[in-house]
Amino acid sequence: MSESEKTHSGLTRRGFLKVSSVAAGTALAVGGAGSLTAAADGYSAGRADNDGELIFRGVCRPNCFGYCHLNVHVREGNIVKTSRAPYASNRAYDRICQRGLSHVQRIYDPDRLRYPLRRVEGTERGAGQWERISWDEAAQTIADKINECQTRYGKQAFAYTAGSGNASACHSNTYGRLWNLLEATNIYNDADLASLYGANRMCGPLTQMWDCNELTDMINAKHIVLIGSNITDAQIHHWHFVKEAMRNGATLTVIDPTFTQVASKADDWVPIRPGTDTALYMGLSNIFFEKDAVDVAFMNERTCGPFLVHPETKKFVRASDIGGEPVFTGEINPMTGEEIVYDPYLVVQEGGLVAYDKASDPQLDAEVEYNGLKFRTSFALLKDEVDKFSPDVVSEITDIPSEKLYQIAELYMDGPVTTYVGFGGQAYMNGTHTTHAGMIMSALVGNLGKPGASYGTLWHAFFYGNGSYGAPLGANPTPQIESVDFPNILRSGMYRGEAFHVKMLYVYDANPISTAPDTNVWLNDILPRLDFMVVADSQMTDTASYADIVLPIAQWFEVEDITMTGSTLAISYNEKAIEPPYECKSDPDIVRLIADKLGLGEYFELTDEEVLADFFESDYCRSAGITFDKVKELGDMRFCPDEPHIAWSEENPFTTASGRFEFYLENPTPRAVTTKEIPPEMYDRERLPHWFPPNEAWPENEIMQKYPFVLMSVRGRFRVHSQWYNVKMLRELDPEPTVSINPADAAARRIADGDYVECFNDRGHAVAKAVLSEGVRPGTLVYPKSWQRGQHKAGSWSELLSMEFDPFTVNANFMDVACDIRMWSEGDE
Ligand SMILES: Nc1nc2c(c(=O)[nH]1)N[C@H]1C(S)=C(S)[C@@H](COP(=O)(O)OP(=O)(O)OC[C@H]3O[C@@H](n4cnc5c(=O)[nH]c(N)nc54)[C@H](O)[C@@H]3O)O[C@H]1N2
Ligand SMILES: Nc1nc2c(c(=O)[nH]1)N[C@H]1C(S)=C(S)[C@@H](COP(=O)(O)OP(=O)(O)OC[C@H]3O[C@@H](n4cnc5c(=O)[nH]c(N)nc54)[C@H](O)[C@@H]3O)O[C@H]1N2
Ligand code: SF4
Ligand SMILES: [Mo]
Repeated sequence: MSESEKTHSGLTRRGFLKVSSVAAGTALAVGGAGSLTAAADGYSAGRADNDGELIFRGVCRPNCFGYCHLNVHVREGNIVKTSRAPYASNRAYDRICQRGLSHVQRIYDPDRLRYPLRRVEGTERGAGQWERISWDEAAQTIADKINECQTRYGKQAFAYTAGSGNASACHSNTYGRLWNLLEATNIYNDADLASLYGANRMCGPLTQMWDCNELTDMINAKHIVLIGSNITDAQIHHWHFVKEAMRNGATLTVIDPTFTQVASKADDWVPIRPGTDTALYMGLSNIFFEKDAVDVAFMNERTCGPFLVHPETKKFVRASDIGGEPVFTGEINPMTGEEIVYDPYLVVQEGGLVAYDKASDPQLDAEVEYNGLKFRTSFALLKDEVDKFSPDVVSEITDIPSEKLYQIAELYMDGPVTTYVGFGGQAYMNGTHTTHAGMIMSALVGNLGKPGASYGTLWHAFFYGNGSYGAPLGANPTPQIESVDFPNILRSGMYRGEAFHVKMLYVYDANPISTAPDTNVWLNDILPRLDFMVVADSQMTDTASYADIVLPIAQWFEVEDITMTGSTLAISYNEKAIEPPYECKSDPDIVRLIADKLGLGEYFELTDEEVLADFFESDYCRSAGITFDKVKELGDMRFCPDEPHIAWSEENPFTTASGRFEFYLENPTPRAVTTKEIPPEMYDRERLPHWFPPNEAWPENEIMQKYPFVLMSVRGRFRVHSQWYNVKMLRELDPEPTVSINPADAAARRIADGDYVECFNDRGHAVAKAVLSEGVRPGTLVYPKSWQRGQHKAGSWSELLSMEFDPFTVNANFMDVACDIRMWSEGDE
């Protein structure tokens, strides 16, 4: 490809105009392109077509799962506009939203960080006193601090944490390489994990982060159920798939405590009590049993349903349990290196025990006696659990009338049904069980593994590149500790029975002081225990403002990279459109500088291009014909072989030992090791789904006597987490933090629409403007998440959230929060 083709992305001005006018129709109405372009320097409206304008291919990548392709319009070295660009692999993924349209104001934000900054000596962290330093001094100081803390306290004492900022091949692997060489500790961001862990532990290792049918398959659904998902705000780029399916005749049911915007577009909105999705799923399953609607063939052939469970070991009964000899198959498990033996699971057929792969007609709901032991099928054990959740019991827990439960069950018995699941229900202490129960509910009536039949949120990562650059010392020499357990480890100075200190933290792609639970623990417990904190970001975020050194990064369109995640099942090429402004530097260049000062420069001699080329040196890429050159030329390449991707179809089997959906867990394994002891009975709790009350958000919990509201967040329509927080045109539409309250609750507290109110609990408080809304469930409060602290009149939302976690799941429970609300006036503290 010639240099000019490369930079112009092959788009003619006329082609571009056509594309952008379609884009304007699909994005939310946020003002015309004129107001956007006017924001950038060096552009004046009415110039001749294409006069000096270069168009580069950008990939928007804030982790909204969209990874939209954008045309990045450049005039005289300035980005003047962003507009929608096509996906080469599938035009269904062409889209842009109000954030994508407003990049210019984010890039040229007058408050964008310009130079490396150091906290002025003698001033408090967070006091806002900074001095400009050179890159050389910044890198030298950071290297010295790393050396100092590792020499004194051990390698693990230097830690890093990353979040939603930018998952790209060169970016992430270059950081990974340095962390790997330093054997640094990873403070792992514990968001969204109840869903991912809940699904993967039943579906098998090495499955995608969250696998389900591709969005383009939604058109095949007869019914769509959106649960715990605020799709018109949180996945606006997926909304058109729902709309198209509806036009094709699909019904839409929204199950959410709040009457969300998408609920207003649905055929039916089912309000549910927060933290009770598991009970709902168990209740629907109960009705399937009552109606004899179970898809016996699916349960028999694709799930562990007919497998017998040993009453003592709690594992599946295998031939060796009744005296059979395991036979070596001649194969070795590539993951574990163990010999693979043939020791088949046993099922019941005509009252006798038969190897599962020899049984033509196994009994699903069965029990047999053997040597005085009672073997029961995992299906029978599941049924016992489900039996406890009659529609009446479930109605009591979920606050959904029984008749409504029957109506929802009717939808599922009239499939195919796509259950599009957001992250609302899983963000409670009982969250893993929502996914556990939900997938089982879908499976029971065969709503998995077929066109139109799906459960989950599509969230794939490209795991198939060559990762060796990012791990020169081999996989994981570095310890991982969980962010919700971080304060416990810091306080005790112990981890896994050994002394373990963390003294220095490098933060990139993340803003935990704004987005992680319990800000006051961060401010008063975590930060004071750290000798040094470095933050690499483009803005003075909440987290950056508490750093000792702040590094100004190059933003997405100022670097060349390949993005690797999202819901479009493609890897995408992001061209470098402009040079980083001011003294901003790309993260890989920052790493190179620091590595140099650490004497590790020899490990970082590859250029960005070479790092990217190396990424494609994998067997998968070779066999799939995915090359760096092709991705560059096309803009993107699909990495998923089937299209539309149907999760758990016969071609995409479960990766469990049996190749089946193992809804009964033989070996429940905690997601992560933490400082918390796991009581033995918890292992049994995890084998099958159970509903148990959330940590706080349950009316009978003592804390709710003191703090009677459940505080739930939604995704801000104008931000992704805290990103875009300072974009002028978006702030015009959404100027300040708000909290929605039911008018009856407001009246009881004499709160009027527009009043400033304080939400508070023992952990902290946040002040926001009250919005009275009949759409908010009485007893709940709803706020758009992730403003920066300074944007609140006082406090901030994350102050109210708890770091308490379930020791099995180890997830941050963003919705499991009790609080109260009262009037607030200026001058109150
Ligand atoms: N604009 C924007 N988009 C984003 C993001 C962003 O910050 N901004 N973040 C991205 C990320 S990282 C993620 S993980 C996704 C999250 O995507 P979603 O989970 O769809 O986003 P939320 O807005 O948190 O929506 C959660 C919904 O769950 C509801 N809910 C709360 N509790 C319960 C419950 O117990 N049961 C049920 N059924 N519903 C409940 C809430 O009312 C809310 O409507 O969004 C991604 N997209
Ligand atoms: N109340 C409440 N809080 C929540 C949630 C909730 O539901 N409710 N949801 C949680 C969820 S699901 C998630 S995923 C987390 C997300 O939590 P975070 O990942 O902390 O959220 P972001 O605000 O997106 O922070 C990303 C930061 O990276 C920076 N960044 C962007 N690109 C780059 C880059 O190329 N290099 C560097 N160095 N930095 C870059 C951005 O400017 C931004 O400051 O929030 C969680 N917080
Ligand atoms: S913020 Fe998300 S939906 Fe909007 S343009 Fe960027 S990637 Fe697309
Ligand atoms: Mo997330």
